[in-house]
Amino acid sequence: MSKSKHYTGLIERYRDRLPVSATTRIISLNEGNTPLIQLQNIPRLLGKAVNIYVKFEGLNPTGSFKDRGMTMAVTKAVEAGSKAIICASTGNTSASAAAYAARAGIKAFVIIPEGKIALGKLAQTLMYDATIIQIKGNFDKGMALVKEVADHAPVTIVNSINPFRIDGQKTAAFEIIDDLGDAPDYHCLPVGNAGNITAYWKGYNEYTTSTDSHPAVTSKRPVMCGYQAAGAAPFLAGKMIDNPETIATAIRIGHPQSWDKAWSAQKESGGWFDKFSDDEILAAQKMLSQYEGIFCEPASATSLAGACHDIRSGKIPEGSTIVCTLTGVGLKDPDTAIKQCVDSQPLTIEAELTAVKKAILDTM
Ligand code: AN7
Repeated sequence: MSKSKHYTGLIERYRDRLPVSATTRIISLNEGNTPLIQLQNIPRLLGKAVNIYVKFEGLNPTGSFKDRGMTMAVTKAVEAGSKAIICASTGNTSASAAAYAARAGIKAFVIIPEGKIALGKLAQTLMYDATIIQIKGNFDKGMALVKEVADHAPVTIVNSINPFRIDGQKTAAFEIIDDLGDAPDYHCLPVGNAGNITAYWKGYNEYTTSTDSHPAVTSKRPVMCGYQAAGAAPFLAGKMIDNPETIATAIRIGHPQSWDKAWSAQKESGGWFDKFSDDEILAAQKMLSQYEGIFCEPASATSLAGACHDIRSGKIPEGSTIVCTLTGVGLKDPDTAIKQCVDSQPLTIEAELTAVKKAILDTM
């Protein structure tokens, strides 16, 4: 009798490269295994012969890449006997932490900046029944508080300063190499706390390293390109900044937690950082939706804004294979999407055939 195979999540898939044992209880929502989609129309619009792929991490169970790290962090927290997790968040980490805590049957506390997280993320976190603590301050202030309170209360921090988060997230690089057959030439990412760029760089490096248990999968590593929002760009300033501002609220971060590791990734890979205005980020988000049918949240589009800019300028040469990570799904932030489409609001007409026919013919 044939036994059907079910995808059971990234820990099972990459178990031998992750810090779990045969008896570890895995807390999973079947995260990972996200599609790597080749763009068909945007390279033509750019007029450049490049292969651009997007790694659509918005198709994870809670709609963002955070689930990769959270399955590991919560699995390890539960293994260590923890009954509660805590994070500071610009929204996606809180949604993911809340979901995995629900799955594990433990408590989640999330600290969020009041009024500065996207609607979808708030809705999710409420539904997963986390305890939400809104602060009158930004993410960086919340992160500082989380680090302090963890010394005073029995809670495990599941921000990306938790090394298990990085281990889970590195599996995205494994999937890309497994899908493409090799590493891309360039890998473009939005950068906030810089946990994700750190994780990808770790994953790419592990696939080039041979150990007792693994031969090297490839000898190639990509150039790592980290892109920030202009109003929240500490890597461009060369120092932490205190009042980050951007419409891409996910990356409204001035004190990145993985500062040194992100600089190492940039230097070791021969990569660079750059920054883009909110208008440029939103234009990339709209372009991807309009010309490819792929709807990501604003922060995620920063990777594409950067890639397109560097392809146009020739910094990324023709003939290159480029992967852009789309970190979160567009439905996370319906407000920003609707606001930027003011010029294409729905037509409102009478419910009759002639009116519908006229509406169609007028628009063609
Ligand atoms: C969609 O949820 O920091 O550079 O608290 O949600 O690894 O921080 C979110 C970050 C990019 C930046 N894109 O990743 C949080 C949080 C989206 C994000 C980032 C985030 P890192």
